[in-house]
Amino acid sequence: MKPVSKLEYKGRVLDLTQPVIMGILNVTPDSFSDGGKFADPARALEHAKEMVLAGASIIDVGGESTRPGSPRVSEEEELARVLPVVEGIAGTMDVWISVDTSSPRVMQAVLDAGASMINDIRALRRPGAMEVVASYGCPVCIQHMKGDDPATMQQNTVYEDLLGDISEFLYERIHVCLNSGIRREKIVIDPGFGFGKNLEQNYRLLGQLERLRSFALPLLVGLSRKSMIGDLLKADPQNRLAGTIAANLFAVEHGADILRVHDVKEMADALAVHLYASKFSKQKIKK
Ligand code: YH5
Repeated sequence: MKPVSKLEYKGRVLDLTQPVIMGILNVTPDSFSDGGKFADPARALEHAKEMVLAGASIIDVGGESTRPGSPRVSEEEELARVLPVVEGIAGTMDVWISVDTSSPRVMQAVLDAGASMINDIRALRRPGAMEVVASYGCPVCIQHMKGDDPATMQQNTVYEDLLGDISEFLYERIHVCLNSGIRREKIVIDPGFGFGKNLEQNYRLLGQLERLRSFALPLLVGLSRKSMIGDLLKADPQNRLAGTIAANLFAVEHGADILRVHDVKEMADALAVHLYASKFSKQKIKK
């Protein structure tokens, strides 16, 4: 099968022949690692602009906290957080807007407001989500999570075969997508670092990331400031940048196409150096 190396939606093209950066824009009052700094729409827009100038090709807007124990937000609340920010970005910036949501209602509203992609940590498992994405024909990122609830996903991290189980899950979700009328060219996959995986499993997954290249679909990784970095380094979320960059460059070397990060400027600089050196390397990986 021909590898998918670009995404397209409504005449907008995202070239993936080289890895790109997705900047995280949390619009939750209680985010893990940036403390809800961007819950106010005006500040969120400022931050989005900053990330675009720093080299983000995609802005990922999220209004639902996935922190274990954080209160579940209603669809109304999530929409009220996310929609003004999506409208603001769409009206002022030339950038891909992705929205981190599992709610079909939120998906529909943000796509009407100018979003170009849906990023669903639950891989379109909520009733109605698959249908919304299929009817809009937009790109979608489907992510692996063990179980279906971030609140309980760390309670059972037993796998028969880590990479095999993750691949099997993604394979099944891809097929449900295809059978629902979502085109293969619109699907991005993500193994879901930290989603129902312990420290060793997260590093095993990173070490064997290359196995996911056999799907021949764009591969997104979310490693930024995660516990797998903090626990290894014994560092709180504000002190995980060097570890985050190392993990992401390792991922790029093993097939990642989209890097979901908080610190766009630092990641973009590291990536530029990595990619330039790679041009001169004989062991360049074939795409
Ligand atoms: C992801 O991997 N992750 S939200 C805990 C942290 C830091 C960051 C303890 N949405 C992903 O970013 N979407 C999230 O420190 C995602 N892939 C995709 N596609 C969790 C998060 C985080 C959690």
